[in-house]
Amino acid sequence: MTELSRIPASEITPESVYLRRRELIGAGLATPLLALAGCSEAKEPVTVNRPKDSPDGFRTADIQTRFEDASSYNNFYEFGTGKADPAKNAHRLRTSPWVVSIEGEAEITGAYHLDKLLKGMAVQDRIYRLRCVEGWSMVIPWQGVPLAEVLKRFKPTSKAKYVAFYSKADREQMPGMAYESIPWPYREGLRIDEAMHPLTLLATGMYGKPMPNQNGAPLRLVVPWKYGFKSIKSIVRIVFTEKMPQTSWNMLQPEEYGFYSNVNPAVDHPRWSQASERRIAGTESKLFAQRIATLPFNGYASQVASLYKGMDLRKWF
Ligand SMILES: Nc1nc2c(c(=O)[nH]1)N[C@H]1C(S)=C(S)[C@@H](COP(=O)(O)O)O[C@H]1N2
Ligand SMILES: [Mo]
Repeated sequence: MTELSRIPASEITPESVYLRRRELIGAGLATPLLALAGCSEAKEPVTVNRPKDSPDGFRTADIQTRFEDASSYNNFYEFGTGKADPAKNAHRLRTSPWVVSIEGEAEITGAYHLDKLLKGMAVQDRIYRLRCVEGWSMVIPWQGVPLAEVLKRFKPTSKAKYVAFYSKADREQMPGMAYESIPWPYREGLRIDEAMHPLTLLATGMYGKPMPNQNGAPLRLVVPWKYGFKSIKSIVRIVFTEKMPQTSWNMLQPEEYGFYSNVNPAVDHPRWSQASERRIAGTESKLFAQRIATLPFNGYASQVASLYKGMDLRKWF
């Protein structure tokens, strides 16, 4: 089963188009699943005159997504695969007490209460674009601490080449886990230099409020130059590893989701283009939001492109 096949088409295409498409599908004429991604009827992407981000990338001046949209249109499969499911179901998640286990190639390891893990760290404000591989994006003001500051406390050894992350997996609190939609626990990974990059944020809140459960309370990653699925929610385990860790989406569909998953308009998903995105921001409707051109590394190339020097990013997608 694929990510795309679980998006109700009614949610992403006008009803009439949707119904007509079903006729076509019935007649065996349907093109590509591509159509379901909302790409086929999409107008040419609008070239927007983009406002300038801060040089460090910590703040974008792009129009922000409304809190109501950012907290009601989510991907958090542990609470269901529909975009509205997490907001409906995530109140079942108990976020306190919260313990994070730090393991693997580091001098210091162990289980830590969240407040101890983050003790003495100043929470920073970041305004990041977040682009889902499905082709929509948001602009969200986050609060959190740089992941690097947390990781350094544990003194990773020279064998720590990667960092693996695991989400909470509790079937009693997470009704979406009744389905094997993706391999549980949800897992993700970064190369150590990606994990240590100043843009990589361990977020504890957004819009100046504690993180809503549906957005990954109490602790989630935000990696703004990668597709949204790398930004793993409700983290309970962080492991320093020597080998490249497994990631849930790659385990499910290796041809479609690679380990790196850098936003790249030049590398299409096998079933749809990645050249543009539907920007959910301001007061525009979610379903008919403006389609804008996608930028390499989601617009963070000047900060992160050097991490991938010499790598063929079509191979390492
Ligand atoms: N544990 C967990 N983390 C997850 C997901 C998930 O299903 N489970 N979905 C990912 C995907 S596909 C995206 S696009 C982002 C969405 O983050 P948001 O809902 O806060 O916008 O979360 C990512 N983190
Ligand atoms: Mo996503």
